[in-house]
Amino acid sequence: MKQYFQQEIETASREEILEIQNKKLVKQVRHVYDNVPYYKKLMDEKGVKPEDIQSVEDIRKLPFLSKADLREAYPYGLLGTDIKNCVRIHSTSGTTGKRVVAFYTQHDIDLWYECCARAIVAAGGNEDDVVQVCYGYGLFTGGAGLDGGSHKVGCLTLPMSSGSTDRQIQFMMDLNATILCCTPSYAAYIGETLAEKGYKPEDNKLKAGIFGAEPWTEEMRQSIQKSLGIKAYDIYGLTETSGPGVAFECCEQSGMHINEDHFYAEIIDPETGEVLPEGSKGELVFTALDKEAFPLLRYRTRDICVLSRKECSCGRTHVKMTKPMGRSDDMLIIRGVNVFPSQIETVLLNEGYTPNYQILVDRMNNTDTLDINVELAPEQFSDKVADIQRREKSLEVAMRGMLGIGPKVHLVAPKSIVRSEGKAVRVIDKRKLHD
Ligand code: DLL
Repeated sequence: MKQYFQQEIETASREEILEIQNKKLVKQVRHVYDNVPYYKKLMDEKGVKPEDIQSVEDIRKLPFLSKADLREAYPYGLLGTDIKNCVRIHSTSGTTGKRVVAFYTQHDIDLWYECCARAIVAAGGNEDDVVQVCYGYGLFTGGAGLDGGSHKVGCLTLPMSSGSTDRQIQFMMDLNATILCCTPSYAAYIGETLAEKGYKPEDNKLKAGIFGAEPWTEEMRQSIQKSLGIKAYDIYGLTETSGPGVAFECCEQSGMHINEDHFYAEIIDPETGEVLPEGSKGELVFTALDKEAFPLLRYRTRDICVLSRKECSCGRTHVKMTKPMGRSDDMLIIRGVNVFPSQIETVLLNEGYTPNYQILVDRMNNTDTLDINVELAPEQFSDKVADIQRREKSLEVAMRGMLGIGPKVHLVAPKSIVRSEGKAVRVIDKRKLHD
């Protein structure tokens, strides 16, 4: 069975990868300087010229780009080519401010789809597979990216888009889908719905799932693997860097290989911007090495993770990133303590609860409050108040151990928390309404 989509590059030696990166970076910096006045200005302000960049060692001399820059330059300010060379746009689902609009030439689309094809093959995909894509199609990159990757591999592609869960299940069962692509929260919902319809995990033909676009924990992976009877692989990416496929998991299921021939990754201290040594936890920064239309250099993702060059048993040599814990701006600061929603998910699943929860943050009498609504599975439901209260208390103790602060836990009835078909909305921070 095919193990790699592009073996030569996916297993290239460190020296070979560095050589490719150095060559591409020198060319890309020149391309951006000559074609993107917005970034040329940033470079001029920093006193950096394209000839100062001779290898990836020099990348630190370049200025960062942030989401604020993308907003300021909206819509065409970071375009690296004549608009007539572009064949596609995609956009973030941002709910506040201006959306990010990313442009693609045909070359950009091809390399993006190749990255997604690498992810599908790493999850065990080949031309015999039936790939059910239930990421949203449209401006969101999830549907188009996995669809394009699936075509490149030669799989039969079911372009379902998100939603209509009954229809998803009918197609999955009737057309023998073998690989499922969607957000992990939607995969959990599909698993739950299958069980409700009386299907057992072995009744479907699925063997793997490629899940991403939102943070999810190891515990969530175990829960999805069990409910669908599959291996669940993580996939990462963002609109600004093309979409899914910037990094993907292999059979080791322990972190995602970054497609280093296309994206140069750095980890920085989010406060100071200082580049941190390998193994440090910090903000992930990407430089697109060969994108033409939207060639972002040193783009700050705000995703917090760790990079590792530890040898991988799959044979791939590209650096691995850990699951992002969530964006630095998803981090909640509650009574001065940093809280990531993923920590709450870990406790819930470890304690045997469902992945259906909602985090409510508010401020009362100048003190932050943290409430967590946790849905009970039907078999956990009880109408004995004392029993529910005892379980709420015990969960509060477990949460305090993980978070360092004590939340108020409310166990709520089965099916009372809205399910997500795309990216789940886990946090409602009402403090923002008071500010
Ligand atoms: O979510 C692209 C994508 C689609 C990735 C399908 C994977 C699968 P955006 O909507 O621009 O693009 O959101 C990007 O989502 O900066 C992360 O904060 C988060 N994210 C994406 N993948 C993961 C993941 C798509 N595997 C933002 N784990 C990123 C955790 C993720 N967070």
